[in-house]
Amino acid sequence: MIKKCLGCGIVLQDKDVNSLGYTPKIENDLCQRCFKLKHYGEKIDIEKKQNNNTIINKINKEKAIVLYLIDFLNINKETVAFFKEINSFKYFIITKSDIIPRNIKLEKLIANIKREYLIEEEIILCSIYDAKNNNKLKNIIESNKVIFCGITNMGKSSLINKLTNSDITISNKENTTQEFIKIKNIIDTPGFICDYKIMVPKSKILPKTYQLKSKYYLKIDDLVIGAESDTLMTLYFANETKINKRKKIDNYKYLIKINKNQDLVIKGMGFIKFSTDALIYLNSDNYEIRNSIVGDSYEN
Ligand SMILES: Nc1nc2c(ncn2[C@@H]2O[C@H](COP(=O)(O)OP(=O)(O)OP(=O)(O)O)[C@@H](O)[C@H]2O)c(=O)[nH]1
Ligand SMILES: [Mg+2]
Repeated sequence: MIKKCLGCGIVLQDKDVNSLGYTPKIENDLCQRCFKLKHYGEKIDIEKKQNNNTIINKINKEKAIVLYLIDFLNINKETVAFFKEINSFKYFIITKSDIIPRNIKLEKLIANIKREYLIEEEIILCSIYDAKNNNKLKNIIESNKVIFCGITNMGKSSLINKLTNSDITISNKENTTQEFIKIKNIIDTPGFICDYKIMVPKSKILPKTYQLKSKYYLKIDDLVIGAESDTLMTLYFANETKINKRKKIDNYKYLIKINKNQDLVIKGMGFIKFSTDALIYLNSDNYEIRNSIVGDSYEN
């Protein structure tokens, strides 16, 4: 009989320690990978390679209401494209709403996202730490077959655990859920994989405003950003992100033109809202420019 890991959905086996789904004893509920993730926060490398198209095709075949989860920092064209590939009736769920800075007006944020990304579906905010905000979700789930999906690390499994009192493995490492997992009328799915690292913020984001002088640049983790002339900008990144102010080196090319009230989105990390027009240098092409989704709602 086929037995599946309760933590990640992979088929369990006790024969080959170097293959997927290994557990020393087939009576166990968890594979070794989930056991180590749960108890030691350690991830072993033997894991299923996910294919985004396969996951989307499977979601589209399920004939369930789709709850597409994405957090405030990871809304960009690429992640919205996953949402748009889903054919079923669907909701756009901004998860981890507890990380959204206090000053941001939520109605305005939702309106800006709808306008910027041409989203007609309903947008709902939720967080595992704020039960009262989950009422709308609870109503949808109570009377429908639903499927949770989204890029890795958005908190799909955490939210399902919260709403159904289950014990699916969760972690801040990528690719935690391995297979589709059914719990009554609810389906969890493996996250879509992106070709950049997804930061997992631990607490409410504190936006940081910088006056970037033309002789200086900022180092944000491994990202370097410099501006041709004095530029005022506000950073929306996880609070753990290392930000260092440095003197400029001379041979930068200022290539990207950004207007006042636009965001420079750094995929997987967050975004920078510009309060002045700017011509900037960036040492990465992992970015997008958009009209600011925090608009004029954040006052410096
Ligand atoms: N601040 C905050 N963190 C959350 C919330 N929900 C989940 N997390 C954290 O986000 C990380 C990822 O959670 P998971 O539930 O494993 O995410 P997932 O979307 O199932 O990830 P995959 O299975 O890899 O696709 C964990 O570190 C969680 O603690 C939330 O509402 N707020
Ligand atoms: Mg998961």
